[in-house]
Amino acid sequence: MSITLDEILTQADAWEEAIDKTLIQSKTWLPLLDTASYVLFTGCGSTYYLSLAASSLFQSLTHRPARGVPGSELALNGDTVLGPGKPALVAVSRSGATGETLRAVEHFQKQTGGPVIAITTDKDQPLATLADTAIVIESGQEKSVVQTRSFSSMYITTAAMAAIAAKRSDLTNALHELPDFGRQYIPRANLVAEPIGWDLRFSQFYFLGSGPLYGLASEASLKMKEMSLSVSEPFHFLEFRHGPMSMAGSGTMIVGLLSEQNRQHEQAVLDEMKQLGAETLSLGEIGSTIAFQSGLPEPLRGVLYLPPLQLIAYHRAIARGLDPDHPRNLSAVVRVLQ
Ligand code: F1P
Repeated sequence: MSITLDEILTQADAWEEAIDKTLIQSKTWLPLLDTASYVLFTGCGSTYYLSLAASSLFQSLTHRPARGVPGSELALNGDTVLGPGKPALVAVSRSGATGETLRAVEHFQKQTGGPVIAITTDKDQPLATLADTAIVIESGQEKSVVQTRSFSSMYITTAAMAAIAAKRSDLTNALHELPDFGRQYIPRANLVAEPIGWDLRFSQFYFLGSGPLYGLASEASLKMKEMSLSVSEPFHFLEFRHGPMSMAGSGTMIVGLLSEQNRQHEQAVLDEMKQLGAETLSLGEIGSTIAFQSGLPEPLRGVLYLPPLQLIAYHRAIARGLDPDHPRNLSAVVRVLQ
């Protein structure tokens, strides 16, 4: 079996470690966040998109300001990112060795003296040493270049951090249901994803998501590019009407990551695009093309959008004769900004 496919299908095993470690280590990382007046999340590529999703979720659950920024922006344009007050930084990197992320951490430490929490899969790389404390999800490690199980397990880490920092025991208790649910849900999602991936009528993809789901829509769009070399872009749901909808028509697939809170407004966008001739696919808890039926609280459902979208990208790559284990032009770590 392809290593990428295996890593996608077995990712729920890594979710377990992510949840356990985040809870067990909360005595170390929680005080660092609690003394901060705002929290920055940073990373590059996938882990930048993770930072967008994580910061939205953190702010909405804790009611404390949080922002996700690319490592390169914090490293090179720090004055556009750092504000008044005492920040804490959560730096996310699968490899723990990405140049921009390391430079961002150093810049943050020099400018603010604030605490840094690392989320990574490799304890022996520089990020874990640079940070004040590190949550290391070793079972999130991958042989693939493209991030799938590392992304979902590090994202769950941030969701658990937000739930704990918000003192939401209802959410921290429900977190433990995710790995078992994932183990039965992911093979089910694969059955739906495979025929969509093999449908080569589509030449372009748009991924719509709002709130914390925008970062996840961005990650899904990146998977489509990295694995299947397809034209693909993410948008905030209602933004799609403000120009991008000119692209809706035959050959366009619009994927909606539906939220519970704004479902009515979001479904209306999908319905409108369908009338313009685009194909639509929706994901959500119930009543969507891919329905999780998880019974989990909404703030914990984010990770469930990922496996079917990773799988669609994987199957599309295979259908197009590409090898997702060896994506074009990519390497696992980018070390510019040494
Ligand atoms: C970040 C990243 C990956 C991407 C790529 C290069 O890595 O941008 O998301 O897939 O091949 O690196 P990391 O800092 O999370 O290790």
